[in-house]
Amino acid sequence: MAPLSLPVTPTLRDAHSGIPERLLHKATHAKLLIYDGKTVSDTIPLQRGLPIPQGISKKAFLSAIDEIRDLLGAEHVQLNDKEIKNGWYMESPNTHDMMPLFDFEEFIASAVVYPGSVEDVKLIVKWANKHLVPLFPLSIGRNLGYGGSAPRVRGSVTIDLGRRMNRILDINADDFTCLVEPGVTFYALHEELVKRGLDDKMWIDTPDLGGGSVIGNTLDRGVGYTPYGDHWACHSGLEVVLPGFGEDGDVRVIRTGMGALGVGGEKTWQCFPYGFGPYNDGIFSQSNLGIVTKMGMTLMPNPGGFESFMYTFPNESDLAPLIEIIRPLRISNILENVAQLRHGLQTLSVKGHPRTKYFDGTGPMPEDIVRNHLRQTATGECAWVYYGMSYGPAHIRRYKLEIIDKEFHRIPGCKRVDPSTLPADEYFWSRDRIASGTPDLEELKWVNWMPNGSHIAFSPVSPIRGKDAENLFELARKRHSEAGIDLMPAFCVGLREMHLIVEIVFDAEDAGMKRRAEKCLRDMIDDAAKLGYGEYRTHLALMDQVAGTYNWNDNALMKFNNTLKDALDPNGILAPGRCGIWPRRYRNRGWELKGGETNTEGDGVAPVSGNLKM
Ligand code: EUG
Repeated sequence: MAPLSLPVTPTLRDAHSGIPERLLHKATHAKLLIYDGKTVSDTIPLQRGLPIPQGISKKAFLSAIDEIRDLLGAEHVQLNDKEIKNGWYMESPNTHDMMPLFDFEEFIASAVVYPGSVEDVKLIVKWANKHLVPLFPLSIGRNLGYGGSAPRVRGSVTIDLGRRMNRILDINADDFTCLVEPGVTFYALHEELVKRGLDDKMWIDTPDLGGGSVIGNTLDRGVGYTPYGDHWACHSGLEVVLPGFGEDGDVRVIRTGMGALGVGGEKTWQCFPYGFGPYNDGIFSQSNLGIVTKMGMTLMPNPGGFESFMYTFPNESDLAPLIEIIRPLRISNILENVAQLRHGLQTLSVKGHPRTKYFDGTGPMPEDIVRNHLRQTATGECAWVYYGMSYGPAHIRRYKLEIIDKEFHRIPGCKRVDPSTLPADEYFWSRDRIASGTPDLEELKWVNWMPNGSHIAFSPVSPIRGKDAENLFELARKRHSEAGIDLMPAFCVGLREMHLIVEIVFDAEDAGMKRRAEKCLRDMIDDAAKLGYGEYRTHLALMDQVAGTYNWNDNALMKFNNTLKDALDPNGILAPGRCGIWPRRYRNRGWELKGGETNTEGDGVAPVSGNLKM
């Protein structure tokens, strides 16, 4: 399907969402591999026409669109009424999920608006309250594996915050902090440190792929791989536009933490996250209670040296004893970063070739075939690979690395792979860059495992215990076998917990495989819940199910979230259904997705009653 030459990937010079020049060659290559695996055109005409949200007539909607065009400027409003365009990671759409479990026209926006300022965001929120139009804010829209840029409610108006609000407002080289707008990506922030000559002094913490928004990823509680890997824990200060009308008929903007001070708040806004009184930031993370327009983030001082290491372990059954070894080392900070313990199959798939290169049968790829192919790679034959980094000057690193080496070798057959034997294009060096604050693009390559490669993650959290790792690995193995899907687990070890990330890679054009993938995901969520594991984050289609597992004490937490939702967003206009939180007007109308549906909508929305005044 790939044409001989593809359009050049936009760089950061061309677009806020672009690739750094230094990675352009990788983008060109990655794009070629992805387009090679596409069997259908990127352009899909809309069969069902303009997706009007429920609760508003077409006439009223179009007249509301005219009004927002007048308010923002017609060039900042885009109606989604003709066709959608898919793309790839670096040129991703902002109107729908390009890795859909359902038909493309289910999780889809009716229009996209592009605010240029906080004032514009306020105008949009007022407009939405007046016309009762659901909004879905996004920063960059690269939440791939969890729904991408798609709204949960069909026909929502997407607020693309990033296109025009993408300034790095401050980099404070004395305090090691920064203040950013939604459209700042990890790539852009890193390039700015380089441009200012600060990259040797301070590091950012980046996820596996650097194209996401720093704000978007942090609000979704994403993870990176330096010692600052818990992004939410490292932020300090939010500016938030609230969805509801206050008594005075105005949309409110708040600054949290020290930013709330009437005078001089910016002095300590990025240094001390809490301020005075209740700490509110949490209700704006994985939520639908506000639109974050600014966020402070801490930067990590260069530790004075770093050194990646990689160990392989021969047997799948090594998992439990290895995790037991990892826990005390991680908690005591001998293992210093959010490292990854990956299954061997992912080491194979990240080379970027389709699965058919290795195996053309059906069902999960047999283990001996995986092992045979791994034997021919620099990693060698193994079941698990641990990628970690040690920080600080050489003598400090040596102390820690010797302990790690001794402990890991308690697993029979453990091998340390000497980095000096690894070629420059080996995946190891990508982990090395990421764990030292330089964003990369390598991780994308395993999407090529399937044609029209798409992915959705199952992401349960557990203690760092052998038994828990084994439980989760076993349930994932069982459900993948039933579904006939390859299992590619990676454990990301935090300080006292680990996130297991199982990315299901599927062919977006294979309806049968999509149903099997959905069933596999839903079964894993249920199985995990029965054993006491919950997901840290999930795809739009799975949010109701995951929210339903956090049901302690007669769903007390959801009742509390609903109370907040009704108080702060009485008209229910902001991201209805996000993380399973439905506004009052949508409740008990069948909007929740339980599995097996082909339609993502419920039966209408309630009118705004007298006490839901504007
Ligand atoms: C990854 C990690 C995640 C996540 C999705 C993907 C990496 C895959 C730690 O969180 O949510 C290799």
